[in-house]
Amino acid sequence: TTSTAIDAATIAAAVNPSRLERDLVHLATFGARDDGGVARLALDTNDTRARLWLAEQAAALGATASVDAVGNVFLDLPGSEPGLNPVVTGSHLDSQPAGGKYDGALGVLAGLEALRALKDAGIAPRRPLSLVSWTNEEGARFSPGTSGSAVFCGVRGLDETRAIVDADGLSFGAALDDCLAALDAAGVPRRPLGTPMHAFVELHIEQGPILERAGAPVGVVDGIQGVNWFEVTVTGSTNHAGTTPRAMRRDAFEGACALAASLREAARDDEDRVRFTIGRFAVSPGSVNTIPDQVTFSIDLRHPESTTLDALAASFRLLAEQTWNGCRATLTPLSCIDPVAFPASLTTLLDDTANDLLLQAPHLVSGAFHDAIHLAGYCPTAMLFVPCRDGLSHHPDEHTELDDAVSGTRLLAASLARLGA
Ligand code: HGY
Ligand code: MN
Ligand code: MN
Ligand code: MN
Repeated sequence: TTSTAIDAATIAAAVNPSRLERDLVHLATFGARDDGGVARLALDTNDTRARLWLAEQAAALGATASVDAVGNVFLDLPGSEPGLNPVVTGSHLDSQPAGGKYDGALGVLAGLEALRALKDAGIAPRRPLSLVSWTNEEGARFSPGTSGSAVFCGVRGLDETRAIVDADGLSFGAALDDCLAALDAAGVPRRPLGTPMHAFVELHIEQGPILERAGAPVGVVDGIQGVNWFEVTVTGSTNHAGTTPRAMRRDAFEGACALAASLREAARDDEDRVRFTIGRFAVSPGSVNTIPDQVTFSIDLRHPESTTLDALAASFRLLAEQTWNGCRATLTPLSCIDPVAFPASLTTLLDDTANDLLLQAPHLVSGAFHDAIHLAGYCPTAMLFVPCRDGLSHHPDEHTELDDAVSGTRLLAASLARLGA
């Protein structure tokens, strides 16, 4: 075998499955739900505790922890040659409200274990190595998601991000300042936004069924499909539920249901490549015996091609301009992120390293978005996936076999070493 293959095997052997498992179990205690899932919403106390825990791991690694103005936590290891840009890996620690233990968390912990394995194997690449945990990837509490990576990459502004409010009216900025205060109190120093990167590689669970059906322990990701989020508001007028005859009603719920059905119909495609989801649907004033005058609902629209996304957004706008059961509607874009493709130079490196580790690694496009969708425009970026049971994610039963998590970590560690060489 070639010298690089031996390095890969040496590094793979240094990955410690029980250390990774221990971290997965421990991290899942931050925001643990009774049903086995996690609720670690962006910048809540559980997310902050998880970040503090991550920063505490720096010392044993011989790394330095730091945090930037949007709360991204970094662990930085110096390289053997000064002045080179770092190779970075990482993902996110925040979860869905009824989330799983692996979405985001596994990418951060696999990155941590990969850096430990390189240290244990005595591999000190020329380039610095960094681990990052991006703030608010999910967007479940503060919408849209991928805030930390978007602000870091200059795709969105810090001020507009700080102004986002959650369902309780608490601003991202207020929650962020509490989180930063906790990190400051723990002695975690600040770092500037937008520091240079040589390359970024993110490990993530697939969150779909492809790898499991292929019986593959890992996958090399060619790109991420585009994602558009909208908020729709349908406005009618309240009146008495018992006395108001049909002809006088402007029932916002009835109008919203008719509009939602038409939007879904517009998004229907026989190839099953358009993904259309209404995840949030709020009726007000929310009284049993009052005809609702306002409904707001979310749309999550995904497709691998931006031309299709643009065409669908145009047809949605036309539908929203119509009157629905006497009600008016507005369609507000919340975020529009174009699909990205990862460079062949990196996907080939992952392929070669997977071959050296005798890992079957099919290629696939990510149905889920990730922080890598912004990093792809910032520096050479790649992703690798591990399978999740039944393709389940954003669900408390989300699960990845430890063996697959370890295979992914081995591929990540060896790839980081090559990128840093
Ligand atoms: O929604 C997504 O695609 C990501 O899992 N947050
Ligand atoms: Mn994720
Ligand atoms: Mn997610
Ligand atoms: Mn009454």
